[in-house]
Amino acid sequence: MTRPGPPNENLPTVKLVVVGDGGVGKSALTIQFFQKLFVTDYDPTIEDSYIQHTEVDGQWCILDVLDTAGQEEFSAMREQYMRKGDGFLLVFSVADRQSFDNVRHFHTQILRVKDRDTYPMLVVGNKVDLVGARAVSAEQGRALARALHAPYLETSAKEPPLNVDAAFHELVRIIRTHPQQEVKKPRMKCHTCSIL
Ligand SMILES: Nc1nc2c(ncn2[C@@H]2O[C@H](COP(=O)(O)OP(=O)(O)OP(=O)(O)O)[C@@H](O)[C@H]2O)c(=O)[nH]1
Ligand SMILES: [Mg+2]
Repeated sequence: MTRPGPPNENLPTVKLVVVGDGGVGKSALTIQFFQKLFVTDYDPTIEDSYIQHTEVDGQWCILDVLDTAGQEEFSAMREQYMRKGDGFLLVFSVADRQSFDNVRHFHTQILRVKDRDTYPMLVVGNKVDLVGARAVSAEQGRALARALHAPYLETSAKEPPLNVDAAFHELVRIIRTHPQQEVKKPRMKCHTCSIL
């Protein structure tokens, strides 16, 4: 059976942002998802953007993915791209403990920039093919995700890829089901200007 292509009417655009420490595999995951190939070289990203029509659970959308810089020297750009995202892949490498610990910092910064208590996010433990080099167990990954109220997936961008499409598709699902108008954190009332 041939599958129908994307419909021509205006499709919703879903903006995903891939964040995490340098070298954890953000670009490798993104390129594996869009181009179905594994990049073995490490070429630190400044910022790359990818767009394609994607079908998730029978619904088409325009998927606009921003692959960001993990290297500390580019961290000044973070707030700007965090403002744009509809959802975030919080990526760490299961072979790099520091990258796991830093997931919390990305999570905190996103909630602060968005001024929300919750936001669509998926915690991703990448490089699970490096079995002997594991520094973070699946249970530790799950526990962190639970604490951040986000789902958890383990991936490998290397051939044969594991859970790469699943990670991007799952984040689209999370965005679709996340309430748009959620209640914000209670703020102090300003008595002089009566603004909440
Ligand atoms: N074995 C293995 N290596 C991976 C995997 N994902 C990425 N790599 C390798 O890890 C290195 C860094 O990957 P990148 O995707 O460039 O890392 P990044 O997170 O984009 O790094 P920045 O752009 O600096 O933030 C490269 O040599 C990749 O080939 C994976 O799932 N398994
Ligand atoms: Mg990169």
